[in-house]
Amino acid sequence: MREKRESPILVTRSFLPPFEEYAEMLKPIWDSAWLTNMGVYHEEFKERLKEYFGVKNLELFVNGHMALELVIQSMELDGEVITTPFSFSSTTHAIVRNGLTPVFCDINPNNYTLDVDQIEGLITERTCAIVPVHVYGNLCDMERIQEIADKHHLKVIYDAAHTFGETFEGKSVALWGDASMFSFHATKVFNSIEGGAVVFRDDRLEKRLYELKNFGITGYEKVEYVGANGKMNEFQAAMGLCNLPHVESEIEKRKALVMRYRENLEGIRGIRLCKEDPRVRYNYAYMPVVFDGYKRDRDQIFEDLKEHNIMARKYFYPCINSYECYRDRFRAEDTPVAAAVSKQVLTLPLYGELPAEIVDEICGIIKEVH
Ligand code: T4K
Repeated sequence: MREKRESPILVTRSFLPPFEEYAEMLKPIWDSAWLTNMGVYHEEFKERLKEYFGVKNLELFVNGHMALELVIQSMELDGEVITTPFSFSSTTHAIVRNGLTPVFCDINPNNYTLDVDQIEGLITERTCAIVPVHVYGNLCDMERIQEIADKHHLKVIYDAAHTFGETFEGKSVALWGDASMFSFHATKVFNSIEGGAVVFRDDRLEKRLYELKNFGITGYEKVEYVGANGKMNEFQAAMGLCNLPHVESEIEKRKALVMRYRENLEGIRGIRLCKEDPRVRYNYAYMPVVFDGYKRDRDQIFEDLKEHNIMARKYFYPCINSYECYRDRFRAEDTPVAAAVSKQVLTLPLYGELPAEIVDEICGIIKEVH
């Protein structure tokens, strides 16, 4: 019998820079009393991120959700948007809050992103865009999605919330689609406390996004758009600037832990791990494990871990098309793979400072014979 640990192991733990590094960044904020509304750090962070992604166009936001909602708004879309039900609530909410109609496409069972073979069958004359999600940092089939979008004249807006730091064939994932949204939430590989950014292709969106995150104000006495307050403040930007130089080592530490999970869990009947694509440089944002025909089901494993004070999470259960707020309009049965995976998947604890022995312990609990 294992001892129950005193303090819980949570699914993740925010990366924080050395305290002095952040404290030092605060002094100029105090001296200037400029706390938000596109301050000095905001502008510096924006430039540093453009360099990091290797892109020309990037806008910062108070969080990833506002970034997604406002970039969709900036494109003045109308009609239906093809998206995945296997994601965090934010993806679909951003579509619906723009007055658009989500059309759920099922996911593929290999990396849980959109099943590209099903997209064209869902396109109607009302379809205006595709909002795919690189879920867990697993990249969508971006080449196929772009082909389909080009053929049908659709916009592609990636929810790349989980994908900071990832590359495809040596180039940033941010270069794909019309736009990509990155989340810098506290639970992400890279955080600015809360925060987000949009990388976009069309130069004309630069001005529009800036205005939309500032209430739609376009001049001193002029408000042209129904915008929102999506501005990133100086404390967030300072955290982002502090954390950026540490992100590579955070990813390396996570990678080592994911390898350790793999050594423990690979090849076990009924346990499915995502296969890595050699063209992708991953950021190891999450550690999803699918229990499909294993001796205990997902919910039992979840409870067993909880018994030991290990708090895995059921990201992403339930599927968005079975949420209370969407249930009347959609049926989870229409996306059977997503429905099944959402009932089988558990994301295990993962963060740079997680001791490797705890990974072994977690895997030991999973493999225990009852
Ligand atoms: N699209 C996708 C695909 C997303 O996954 C998300 C967000 C978005 C869009 C929207 O981006 P943001 O607007 O959030 O930038 C969390 C996050 O709040 C959310 O950002 C994230 N996805 C989602 C998958 O997970 P919760 O409700 O599960 O978080 P919570 O508070 O339970 O935290 C999880 C664990 O993280 C805790 O057990 C401990 C650790 N933690 C948490 C916080 C808040 C820390 O160590 N420090 C912290 O400050 O939603």
